[in-house]
Amino acid sequence: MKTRITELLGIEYPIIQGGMAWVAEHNLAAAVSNAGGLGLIAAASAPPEVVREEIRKTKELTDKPFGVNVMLLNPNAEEVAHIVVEEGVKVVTTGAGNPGKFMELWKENGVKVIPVVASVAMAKMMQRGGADAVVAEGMESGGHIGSATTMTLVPQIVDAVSIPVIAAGGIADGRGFAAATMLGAEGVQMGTAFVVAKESIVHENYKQRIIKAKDIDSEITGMSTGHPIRVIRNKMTKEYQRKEKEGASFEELELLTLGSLRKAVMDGDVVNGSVMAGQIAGMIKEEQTTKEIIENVMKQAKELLNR
Ligand code: TUI
Repeated sequence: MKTRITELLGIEYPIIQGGMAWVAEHNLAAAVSNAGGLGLIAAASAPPEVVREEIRKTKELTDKPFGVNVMLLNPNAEEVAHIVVEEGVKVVTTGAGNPGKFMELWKENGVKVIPVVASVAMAKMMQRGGADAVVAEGMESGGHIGSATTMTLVPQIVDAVSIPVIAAGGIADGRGFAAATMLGAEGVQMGTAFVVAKESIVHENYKQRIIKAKDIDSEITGMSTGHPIRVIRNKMTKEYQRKEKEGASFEELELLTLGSLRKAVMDGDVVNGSVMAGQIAGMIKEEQTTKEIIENVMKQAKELLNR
């Protein structure tokens, strides 16, 4: 399937992987790229030199294009922005902010820039700033989210910009892909589906928590702090809600969610840790290879779109 996204990125299928903190490392990124999508390394809050190492390890595992996701709330984002250029990475996606101040650096160096946005205003601003495409991320997504749903956000962004739009949030099979296409998207970004991939290094408990999740197991923490984060309900989210009601400080609340993502992903503490996942977790029922995930999505989508 050819779209402006496959052309822009030189990939076989218009599927990109979410830039998930702690999860999107070299094994997963290389697997997604080798399967014909666009794999991504999440710089998240990692020390910049660790990001450089991750880029180098990915290059050892794949000759295909891959990208780096730069999380803009990271105080080290500027250093990461330069490392991406130094290491010759071809694609950057950005999250949780406005990448405007890095746009010139990246464009001058031939890096394709695809900001993740959660509003029409941000999408238009990114187009004006020279973005090559945008990811329109609905609030069905895991992690840090905006307030519009994928169903409402994608067509409004498609109408507002002329650059290609990649849909994200709630997509994990061919039906989601086909629906995104109907909304005008030229590709999809998937996160939660890849968290449970065989090549994903997340703790087995984390994968099982997603596989066991029901449709209504998703919660948003951080509405009151201005950093809404979608996670799967557990002891941590209950504790969070209790502290929020008691008027706990911003720092105390942030520590509960963000500080404990590592605990869930690496140590497998899915009770006290922060199990970030999208609302589509309820539909994900088994661990598959990235190749199986991508090929199943494309096969089902093609059947639906050719009906
Ligand atoms: O970024 C994400 N998802 C994430 S980032 C993350 S780690 C984190 N660390 C500290 C605080 C918060 C999160 C976990 N999950 N998705 C992309 C995304 N970007 N969703 C929403 C946005 C966004 C929000 C506001 C993009 C731009 C924006 O504009 C704000 C501005 O500066 O105008």
